[in-house]
Amino acid sequence: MKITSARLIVCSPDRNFVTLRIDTDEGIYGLGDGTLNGRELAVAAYLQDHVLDCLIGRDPRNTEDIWQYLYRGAYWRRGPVTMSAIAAVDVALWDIKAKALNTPLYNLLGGKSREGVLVYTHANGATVEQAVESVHQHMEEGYLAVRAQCSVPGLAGGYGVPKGSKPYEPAERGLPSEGLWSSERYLNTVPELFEKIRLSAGADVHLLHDVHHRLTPIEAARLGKSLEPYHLFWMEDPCPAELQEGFELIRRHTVTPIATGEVFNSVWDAHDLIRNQWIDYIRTTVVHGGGITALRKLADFSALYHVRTGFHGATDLSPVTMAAALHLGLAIHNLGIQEHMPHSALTDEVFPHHYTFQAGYMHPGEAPGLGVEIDEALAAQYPYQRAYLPIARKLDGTLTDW
Ligand code: GCO
Ligand code: MG
Repeated sequence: MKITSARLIVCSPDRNFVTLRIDTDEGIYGLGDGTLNGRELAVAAYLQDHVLDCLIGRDPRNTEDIWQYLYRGAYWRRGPVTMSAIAAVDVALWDIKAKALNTPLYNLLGGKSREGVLVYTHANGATVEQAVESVHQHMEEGYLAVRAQCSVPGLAGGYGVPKGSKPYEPAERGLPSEGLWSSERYLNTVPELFEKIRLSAGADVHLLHDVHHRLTPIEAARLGKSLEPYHLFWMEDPCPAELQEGFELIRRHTVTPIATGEVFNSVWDAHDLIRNQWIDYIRTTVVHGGGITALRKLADFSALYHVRTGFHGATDLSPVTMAAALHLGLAIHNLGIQEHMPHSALTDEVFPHHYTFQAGYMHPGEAPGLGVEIDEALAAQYPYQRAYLPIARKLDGTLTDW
């Protein structure tokens, strides 16, 4: 089998997506996702200008060799743009390989380790009360795990808080907006939020919270300690993780489980975190972490250290990545949980797919390959629109982590 063409489809059905379609001489094609929120066209240019022509004529079944060719062969390694581009190719190739064998992708990754993939969704509120209500709504929809976020009093909006009546979506069209942040006020609010949720929702529902890289290690340690009575499933991204040993300090003070890694691109970003058991869940995404080939290895390395997966699954990862994560999640032994932030109806229409949600679990479906298509005619009606993630400043104007 030979690759005969590779082309990009860049579209914006409610938000931007960069999709790669690879075709073969046997009529089988595969899809890959290369979406990097707020920097989409950088990945598209990387693929278009430097990668796609190199794929023509290669055997698409050689996923390992082509991965190494793109990683080692470029000389310049890692980084979100490079690794998202590699992931787009890698996932499209796995899609082709599974379709050629007429089997769902999970069968090539180890088969089923479970019947479904436990997922968590997002509860948001402008106030503590609204967030509590939102948790209950999602429990009624069947979710067994819910992430809760609310505004901090005096700081309008904020991470995870929807603007208006639409579901929360971090990217905004136009230039970046700026919001205010105060770690002190945040630290005084979050324990109250989880006290109220736990009291009203009972002991069984899994509760999660995303700190979104905003605290220092000692502040995160305080938060983790103060949340212990509400036994969270995890506290996510308590602080930026470039300094991996910062997590040792958090760990020393709290038994609240820790998840991190949605911005990682390589196992090397998490090497110390994992081998020292400073984290419990690794969140690296198929799209930003170099595809199925890389993520399978990351998951296996993590398993040696009791670290489980909790793959990022926000709306800026396309349905192609969601399907890839579900196939991988069904197959690996050390799945922890999968994030499920449902896409808009329009996004789902552009990317018809076979994955389903039922009673707290998702399943990738039984279609050969990934089980995701793209409606190119519909996609063409929604051209790319520049969009950015917001910027955050402290109350004195200092730029801080959003
Ligand atoms: C999450 C994430 C997202 C990110 C977004 C950035 O846990 O789902 O933190 O909300 O902010 O994916 O592009
Ligand atoms: Mg997050």
